[in-house]
Order: sequence, then C-alpha cells, then structure tokens
Amino acid sequence: MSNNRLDSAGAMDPEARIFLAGHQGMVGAAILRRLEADGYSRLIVKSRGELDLTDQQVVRRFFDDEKPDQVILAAARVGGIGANIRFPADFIYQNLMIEANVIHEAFRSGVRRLLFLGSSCIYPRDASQPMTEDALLAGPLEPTNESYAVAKVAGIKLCEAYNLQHGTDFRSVMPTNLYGPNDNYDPDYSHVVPALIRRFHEARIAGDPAVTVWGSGEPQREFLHVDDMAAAALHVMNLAPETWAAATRPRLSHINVGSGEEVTIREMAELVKAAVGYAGELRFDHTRPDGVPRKALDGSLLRRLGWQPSWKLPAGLAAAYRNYLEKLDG
Ligand code: GFB
Repeated sequence: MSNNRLDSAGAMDPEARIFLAGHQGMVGAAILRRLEADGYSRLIVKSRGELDLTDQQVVRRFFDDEKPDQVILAAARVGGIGANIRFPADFIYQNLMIEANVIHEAFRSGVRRLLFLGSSCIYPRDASQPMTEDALLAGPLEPTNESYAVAKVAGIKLCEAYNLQHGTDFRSVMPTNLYGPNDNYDPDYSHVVPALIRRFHEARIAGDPAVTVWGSGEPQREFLHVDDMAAAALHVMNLAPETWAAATRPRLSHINVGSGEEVTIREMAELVKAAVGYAGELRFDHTRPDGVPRKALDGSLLRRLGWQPSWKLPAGLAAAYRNYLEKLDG
C-alpha cells in the first residue's frame, strides 16, 4: 500500500489528491472552503449527477479511475426531526449504501486514511450527559431518528472493521447539531436553526404577531457552527497516526466534536428572533415532536488533541441569517 501522500508528521500533504464526497452539502461545502484556504489544490469533487454514491458499480469505476490518496466522506442523506420521521427508509438505505460503497471502494483502491462524518444521534437516547465516546451501543436509540442513527453507527463500525482487519487508518468524527451557511431552509424537513431563521424572517416581513416553534421548547441541544466543524474535521484528518491511535484506543474508531454551547429550544428561538430582528411573540406547537430531551457531547478528548471552536452562538446566528438573506437575493 502506498503512503498516500502523507507528510513526515503523518498529515495530509498539500499535493495529496483528496476526494471530498458531499461537497455541495452544508458540511462538505465548509470542508471544501477550509481545504482550499489551507492550500490543498488537488481536490476531487463530483456532483450527485456526476457520481451516484449509492451505486456500487459507479463508485467502483470512479475509484479505479481517480485513485485518490485520501477520502473525506461528508456525503449523506440528512434532515431535521421532520424529515427523519417522514423518510426513515430513505435515511437508512441511502446512508448505508453511500457508506458501504465509499468505504469499501476506498479500501480496495488503496486509500489508507479516510474520514467518516457521523452525528451525535448515534448515542443512546438515555445516555448520561454530556455523552462520551464510549456511550456508543450502550442502550436503545431515540426513535425519531433511529434509521439515520443505525446507518451512522454502521459507518463507524465499517471504519473500525476495516482498521481491525486490514490495518487502514479510517477515522470517524461525531459532530453535535450543526448550523451555518449553505443550510437547507425547507420549512418541514430542515433542522431547527434554518427552520426558525426562515420562519422569523417571513413573519417579520409579513408583520405577523407570532411565530410557531415546534414542540415544548424544553429540549436542550448543543450547537456548533459548520466552519468550526470543518476545522475539526481537518484537524482530526491531520493527526499523526500514533496520536490518533493513542487517543482512540482500544477500538480505533470515533471522536466527538462538541461546542459546549448548549441551549433549550426556547432559548434558541429567542436567539434567532434577536438575530432576525423580529419583535412578535413565540408560540409552542405541542403537537410537534420534541425528539430526544438532551443531546450534549463531551468534547474533551478532541480539545486535548488541540482543537477548539471559535464561533459563539449570537455571532454565528447573525452570520447564518446574513447567508440566508444572500441566498434569497441570489
Ligand atoms: O434540528 P432538529 O430537527 O434536530 O430539532 P434533532 C431540534 C429540536 O428543535 C426539536 C425543535 O426538539 C424540535 O422539536 N424545533 C422547534 C424544531 N421548531 C422546529 C422547527 O421548525 N423545525 C425543526 N426541525 N425542529 C435531528 C435528527 O434531531 O438532528 C437527525 O433527527 C440528526 O437525525 C440531527 O441527528 C443533527 O436534534 O431533534
């Protein structure tokens, strides 16, 4: 197996040919910006129309032709609580196919290092908070996103299994709830932050007296700006193999990417309301699902390895709202 253009410290060489899967999604686009800013110039990106990652033959041909040095797997079928409840078959099938195809074909074509992006919903619904990496598979999952979570657990376990059987260096990162530029603003199927940005904006323009927030407002969520996530992804990807192995012993698998910025949904609604400059009231729709009551990550392991977030919520939400306005104009 080649050294796949890793430098003497085990980081990715600027000349490495890095396949970034999912560069048009929110996380992938942030990682692409960061890779370009860091001077990586031989990036391989393909739109969904050019490369269907759920199609094994297509993915095999792509790896045979391109032979990338490194892989960052940010492609996934994602969505908020509404989408997870409405499309469980799509979430489990598409994510399993993407992961199995990309991880296996990366291995087949000789890729040594790969980064897989997961989600904090892999942890059990009743895990003690904040959740450490070893909570994985210690109990039942949250039912509203079980399909997605099972697929993401499978992705971690694929990486782990290839490491154990084949000596690869496939790493997984588990981000907390993300927000930022390039988000999906679909009113029914997006995550809470983009949904609220859109709803508060539209209510401000229309002069509506109140805005509806789903659920009780009591669930707690931890939020991370996607640019911080991109920095964390490359930080993990560039850790020396010995450092990564020592940190993730004994299973060589996954690490949390937390922010420590935990708020209730009511508090988040107040923050978005302020960012948008809306003056009306909040109403809570108790017929809508709350999902898991709390989902905070223990991010101390990655902090000990030298990464920390730089965005704070109010500034991050203001920037996210500016991006929403730009998208409306564009
Ligand atoms: O962002 P969200 O869908 O993610 O919802 P989850 C977070 C919380 O916000 C829930 C409340 O308690 C929702 O009830 N909420 C309030 C809203 N108003 C809204 C709204 O207008 N739209 C949305 N979407 N929520 C997802 C998982 O869960 O998190 C995924 O289903 C994934 O699989 C993702 O893990 C990060 O944290 O509840």
